[in-house]
Amino acid sequence: MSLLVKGGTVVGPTGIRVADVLVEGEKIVAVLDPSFSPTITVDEVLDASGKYVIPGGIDAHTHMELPFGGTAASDTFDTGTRAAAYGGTTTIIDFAVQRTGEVVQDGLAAWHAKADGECHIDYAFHMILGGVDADALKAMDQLVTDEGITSFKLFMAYPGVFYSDDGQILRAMQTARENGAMIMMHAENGIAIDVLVQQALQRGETDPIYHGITRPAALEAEATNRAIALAEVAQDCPLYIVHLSASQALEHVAAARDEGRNVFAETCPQYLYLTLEDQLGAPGFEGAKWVCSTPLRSKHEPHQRDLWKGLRNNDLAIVSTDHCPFCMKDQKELGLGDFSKIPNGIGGVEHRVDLVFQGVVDGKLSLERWVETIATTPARMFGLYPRKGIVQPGSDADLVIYDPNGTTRIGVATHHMNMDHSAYEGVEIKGRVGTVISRGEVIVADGNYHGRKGRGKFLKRGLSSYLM
Ligand code: DUC
Ligand code: ZN
Ligand code: ZN
Repeated sequence: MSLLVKGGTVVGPTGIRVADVLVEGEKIVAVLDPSFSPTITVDEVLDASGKYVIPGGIDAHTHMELPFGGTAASDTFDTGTRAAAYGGTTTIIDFAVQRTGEVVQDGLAAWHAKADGECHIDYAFHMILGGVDADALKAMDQLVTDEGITSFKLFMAYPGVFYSDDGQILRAMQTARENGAMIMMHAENGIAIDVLVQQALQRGETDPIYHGITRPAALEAEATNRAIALAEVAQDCPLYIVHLSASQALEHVAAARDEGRNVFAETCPQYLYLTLEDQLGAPGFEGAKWVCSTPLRSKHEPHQRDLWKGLRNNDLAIVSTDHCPFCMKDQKELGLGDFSKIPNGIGGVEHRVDLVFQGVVDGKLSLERWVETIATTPARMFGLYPRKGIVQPGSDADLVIYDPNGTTRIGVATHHMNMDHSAYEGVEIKGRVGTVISRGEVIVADGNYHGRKGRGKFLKRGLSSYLM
């Protein structure tokens, strides 16, 4: 099967040009000046004139079916990857989990069992280490060598659940420095946060907004700084701060990067658009929809301005979603009368490509940085490049034809995620995902779905391209 995506404006990390993209089977075989294409015979031609042609989005941070907060994230690998496809994402990297006391490889096997035969798009795994001990350290080597898992997430938050102490973190970083893996860090001081949470509850402060108030920016900044220091002690182990939300944390990342350190960070759309006051502080229990960690930050502080700036200057390398959806009914409701029992998470895997494009429309980001932050850099950061993340010969034919003149209206009535609400209800984006191609197959066209469950392949990943 051959396909010609014709007349589009191909956007890559280093530039923009009108070109035709020739696909044979699952691969891109040529990116051609349009004057060459008339001589080529293909099975199908897709007209992309007036549209952008970009590499399929890579969401490097999702939690399908994650057991968390007394329930489980409401998207399965089936529903979540289908929704991702609708939104122009053709690869996810989900987090397999080693629970405390569990053998790492058993946790990984459980994640394979959840995802195998269910995914609509390609997928890979990071590994959450919930119990760093001698066996887990050995397992890190085995996962890097044999399983294509080259990044490990540790938590400075959630004592008693996923939490690692500084000694455990240092050991995991030393192991990663040796085997080339990336340490991903949930950087919030969970011990201090737990004190603030108990004090708030004792004062009768039980509404969702107190979730944010008890997780102050200073405790994200402190943990970020501590993680950076520990990584320095571990011979500059590669460190990636996940879901960075606060200006003060970004300052630590920027300072480390200015020193030439192997320090990277991502942010998420919720931190670029939503706020403590307007969403988490919504009347009654409504704010529960936006309980996530790190929390939404105050609109009276310059977090969003600084995050966009960080995306422009590469102190923030990637926009991921931290997609971790919970319905209000029976899930978020677990925290009625006690914000600390609200399952933490926001769903957004379907909207990341559009929400970051809105930054282009608003003049906050260039087209090239749009593509870099949603596709190219995730591929490079997590060992998928050049198979994924770029429109060039030899790469997988994962493509999105994006209409800058279209409109996307986000809401529960039209989204495909398994959620009974939308974190972005009523938001209108100037721009629209048109056609989505995954390994040469059109899986979405004009809002209609042509993919199928089970077609997504597990991707073994290599080491980060940014490794020094
Ligand atoms: N934060 C969330 O909001 N949900 C899942 C895990 C996390 O760290
Ligand atoms: Zn986290
Ligand atoms: Zn997460």
